[in-house]
Amino acid sequence: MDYQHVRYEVADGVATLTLNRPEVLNSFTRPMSAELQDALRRLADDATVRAVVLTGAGRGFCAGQDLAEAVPPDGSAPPPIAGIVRQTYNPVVRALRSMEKPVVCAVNGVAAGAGANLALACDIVLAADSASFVQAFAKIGLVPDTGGTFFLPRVVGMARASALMLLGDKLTATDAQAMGMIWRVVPAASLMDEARALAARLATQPTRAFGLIKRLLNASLENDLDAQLELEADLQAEAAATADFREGVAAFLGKRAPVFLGR
Ligand code: T3D
Repeated sequence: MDYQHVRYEVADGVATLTLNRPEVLNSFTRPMSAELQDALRRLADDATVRAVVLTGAGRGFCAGQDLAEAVPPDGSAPPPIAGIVRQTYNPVVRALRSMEKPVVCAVNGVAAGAGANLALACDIVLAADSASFVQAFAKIGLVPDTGGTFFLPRVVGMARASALMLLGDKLTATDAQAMGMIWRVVPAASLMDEARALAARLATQPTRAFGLIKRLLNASLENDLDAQLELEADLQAEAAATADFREGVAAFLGKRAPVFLGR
């Protein structure tokens, strides 16, 4: 598939995906989502890619659904929304969570609606100090989607999630960090350098173990303690069977730096 609305770059084991409709703050259309889904599938299958950066072109990260597409300006009937959500947003969230390699989200500007919740589905979120997060849905009479009602209460607690979703106020990146919604705020000018450095570091680490850690964290959102302990035992066996585990132990005992190959 050729990409028009997403930039796809790979270098040194790190893929950078850039949402690329800057004139409308990278708001989502169905074609952009189809490209993003295709790109995420490619990355999941490409063993040479060991970390991913997701960001936006221009001054915004992603302003959620393109509202011109959602409600056709010619007054014609909008397409059935449930199907759009299932085809446009749900597969992207599932692809991010099931991808067995780390995804760093570099939030370069405003993240609104589905754009805010897209960031929540990534593994490590860095944000420019100029970035902001808006649960914009209720402001236009919609409910949050793209996994927001699943992730947000879990990361910031029910009280904050309720206020953010009901009020729809813009949250600065600094406040988002303070409430544990994102990993770190960095100066806007150094966001991409920081994100690429973080991804480059992750790309030299034991990728198989990272994939298993993601599986455990996904399961921890729903499992009880007994089920989680059992899963930890099972996945520890998988991790211990990797070449990277043997290398990690050999390097430790040999008092040298490990060289992990992601196998
Ligand atoms: O319907 C379904 O398919 C269901 C799925 C829903 C998922 C959702 O995401 S619903 C939520 C949709 N998003 C929004 O409601 C956010 C709308 N945008 C805003 O509230 C503001 O633009 C921002 C707070 C994000 C940023 O404000 P600001 O002042 O920095 O920028 P701006 O001037 O409003 O926007 C810049 C341009 O982008 C502007 O175009 P123009 O005037 O320069 O030609 C604006 O119209 C355009 N733009 C921004 N967001 C969207 C958009 N165009 C289409 N859709 C957008 N979501």
